[in-house]
Amino acid sequence: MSEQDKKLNVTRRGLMGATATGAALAATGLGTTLMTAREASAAAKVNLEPGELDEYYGFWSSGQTGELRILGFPSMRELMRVPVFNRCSATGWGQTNESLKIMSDGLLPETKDFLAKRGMKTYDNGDLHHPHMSFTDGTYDGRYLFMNDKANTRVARVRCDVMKCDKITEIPNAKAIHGLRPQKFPRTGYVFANGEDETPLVNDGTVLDDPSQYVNIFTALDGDTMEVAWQVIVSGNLDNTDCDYQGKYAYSTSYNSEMGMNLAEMTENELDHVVVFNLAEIEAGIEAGDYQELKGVKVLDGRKGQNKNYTRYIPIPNSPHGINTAPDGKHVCINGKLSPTVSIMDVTKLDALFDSDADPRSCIVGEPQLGLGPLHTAYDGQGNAFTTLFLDSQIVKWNIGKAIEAYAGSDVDPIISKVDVHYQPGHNSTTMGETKEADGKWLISMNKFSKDRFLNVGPLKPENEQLIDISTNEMKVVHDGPTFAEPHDSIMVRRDIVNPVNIWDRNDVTWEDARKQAEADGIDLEDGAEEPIRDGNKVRVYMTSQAPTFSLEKFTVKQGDEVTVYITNLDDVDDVTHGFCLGNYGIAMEVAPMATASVTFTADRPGVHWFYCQWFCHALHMEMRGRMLVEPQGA
Ligand code: CUK
Ligand code: CUA
Repeated sequence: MSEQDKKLNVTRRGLMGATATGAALAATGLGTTLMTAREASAAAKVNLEPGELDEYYGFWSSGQTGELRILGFPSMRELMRVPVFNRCSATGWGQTNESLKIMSDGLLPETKDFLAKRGMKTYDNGDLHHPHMSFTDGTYDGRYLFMNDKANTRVARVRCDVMKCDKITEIPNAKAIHGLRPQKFPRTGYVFANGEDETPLVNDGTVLDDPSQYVNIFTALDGDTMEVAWQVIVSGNLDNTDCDYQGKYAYSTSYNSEMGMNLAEMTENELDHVVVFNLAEIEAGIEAGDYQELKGVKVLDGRKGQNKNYTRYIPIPNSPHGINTAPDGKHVCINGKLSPTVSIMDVTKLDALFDSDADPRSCIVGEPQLGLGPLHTAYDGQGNAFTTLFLDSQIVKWNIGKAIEAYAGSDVDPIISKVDVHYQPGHNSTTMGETKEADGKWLISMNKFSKDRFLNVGPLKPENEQLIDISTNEMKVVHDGPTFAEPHDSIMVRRDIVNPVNIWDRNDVTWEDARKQAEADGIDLEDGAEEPIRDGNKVRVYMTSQAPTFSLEKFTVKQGDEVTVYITNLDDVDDVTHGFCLGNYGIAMEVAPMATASVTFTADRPGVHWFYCQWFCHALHMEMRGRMLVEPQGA
């Protein structure tokens, strides 16, 4: 057992002690004292001692900020920001050659052309809603995190060993990837990604304002290669998605079954639907050649009325939003949004829908009325569900079994308790709650408005993420946490599942191109070069860094040269990251221990330009600098 684990164990014992005290007090009838004891115990769990480590990793989306965030739980301390779809000033993400390759390689040719005309290699923005970890056998496996970009129709992957994005794939044919989930069983496998906005299938301007010819697309990627495996055309739009624990089905909500183009049209129907995707049938359809190939992807037709076994449409009231599979591997909650209900779908009844002409609603086994604006549901692994009520500003805890009994006619009340949150929750998530290992300890309510909960910082307010102790029936808000624009979803993962490295492996694939170029130049990245390598007007500068020096105190280039600076950090010490910041050239990047990073720019400003290490690394960090001498043109 590590020192940290010992510490945590001690803490757990301390907590159990506190609970025991509470129980003893309750036995003596001192109810109010019990509350205090419980509050104190919850507070003790949240307020870690200095140096104490959290029990869970939280992986947070950041919406329109475009990055992934890592938090610790239950302290709710923000630990790291991982740039994904955004540009990052600190790390050079979106500027280094290594990151630009990751950000641009997976774009469609037409997008590359479109961006090149604007002098860009990739988009600068993204809208990241749904981060989810890869699964093996129904629980997280610590390999990857997958996430969507609603703004520019992409799916990204983050490697959990180094916590850096390594692949971004633009999804062809679809528009606005929103809902995203990895396959839970047998493993990921597929990553399912929903298109939210409907457009003509071939969106080249031939069809414009004729919504009858618009379609929506459901996409499955291969999580190992990040290539699109197949797509299915559906009726209605798609919002959120999830899949089963059996590896047979995926399913998506549609809030606009009407295919309406404005608010009135989109909310016209009392019933919208969930689309169920039959994975085996889809794979058989591909095998049988029942698809059209569009932009290199096999696209099957799963629209209503096609009489194909790829999809089924289950009517659901009204504009359903979140869809969440319970850890029991059987039930799926579909959150009604405009309807105060959550519809419970039984996945064991889905086979029948594909085998016969069964009523598509026959898989719905419960539909409790929970309150106004149900958006998302999380689980404790003990048969209970927690649903956010956006309009009521509450979380409702309810029992799935009782809701099913009530639907069958018994008069039991499935609602256990409600707690006020501040204000207007969207997603909520529980510790390990979207796996079969849901442990029922903590819930996060991700609230869209914070209003008066924090010091006023002007018209733009942070959001408010509230930590709720769900270890007893009476839910208790124990912490408010402000977040910048604009997390939607999160997962909380037991820390033993996530094991990042401290130092990069020199053989990492990230700087493969740099390694190849160095080899071609007859240079070892780990040695650097004493002089820049000139190749026409292309100049390559190979440097190493070791606190507190760069291997070159200066290098000389000519005005107009295209300069590539490669830095290899030889410090193989935890946390000794260096940086390279080139003053008045707008260049800055991170070089973590044993990593190589490179950046390419045109040396179009003559004169003396200092570069410096912008990551505080040593007592002589200020001295870690050097000069780029740019000879004026014609000199
Ligand atoms: S969506 Cu934002 S609150 Cu994009 Cu998961 Cu429901
Ligand atoms: Cu190296 Cu600061």
